[in-house]
Amino acid sequence: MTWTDERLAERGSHDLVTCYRTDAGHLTLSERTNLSVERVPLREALDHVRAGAAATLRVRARIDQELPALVSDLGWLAPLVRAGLLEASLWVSPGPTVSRLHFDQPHNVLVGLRGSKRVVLFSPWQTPWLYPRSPLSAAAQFSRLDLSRPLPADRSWARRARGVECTLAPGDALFIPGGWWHYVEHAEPCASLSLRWWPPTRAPVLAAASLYKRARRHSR
Ligand SMILES: O=C(O)CCC(=O)C(=O)O
Repeated sequence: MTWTDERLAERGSHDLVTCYRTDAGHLTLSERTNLSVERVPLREALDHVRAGAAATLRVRARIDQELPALVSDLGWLAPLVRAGLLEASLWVSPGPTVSRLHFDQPHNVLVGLRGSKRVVLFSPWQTPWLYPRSPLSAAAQFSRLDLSRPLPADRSWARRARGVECTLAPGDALFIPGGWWHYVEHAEPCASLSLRWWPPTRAPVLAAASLYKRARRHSR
């Protein structure tokens, strides 16, 4: 699979893809609305990402929903994606970029396509030291820690957290179990593929989370 910018643009140039707004490389986060999202044609988004440090968007495109022409490039995974058993997303980011410390409920295999990323993982047992937000916050999966900066005095408990660190290079695949905290940073432009799936044991969490999100949306 060779997803150069040219091939991506050729196969899905006018498709609208989800992009996260960034501020100095950090995803813009709000307690009330979670991440700040907009949908931009793929070609425009890729041109924007080439602006490097000046870029204010990063692409997180759902391949099955937003770039269907690319599904067949996934080979033996394609039928699983088409059947909705696997969620495939393409991430394209300028450098330098930071993905704040957060966890997701599904399991995830993150595959490096271009550029290298530093990834730090913490198991759910480390949660007490990671300054989690209220479970009722729209940004509940994000920690209140900013690992890209020196720890301020009022976050000193974080020194007790024990994590695992690695570098994800092109061709590497990293398994991030559901519920594990992860922080990602890279100095250079990067592209990666995330493949997520819901283990059956987490289905009740998924149902509760989507009901809660729907209720919140209606109450606004
Ligand atoms: O690659 C990144 O910067 C973020 C990936 C990530 O957080 C995820 O796949 O959940």
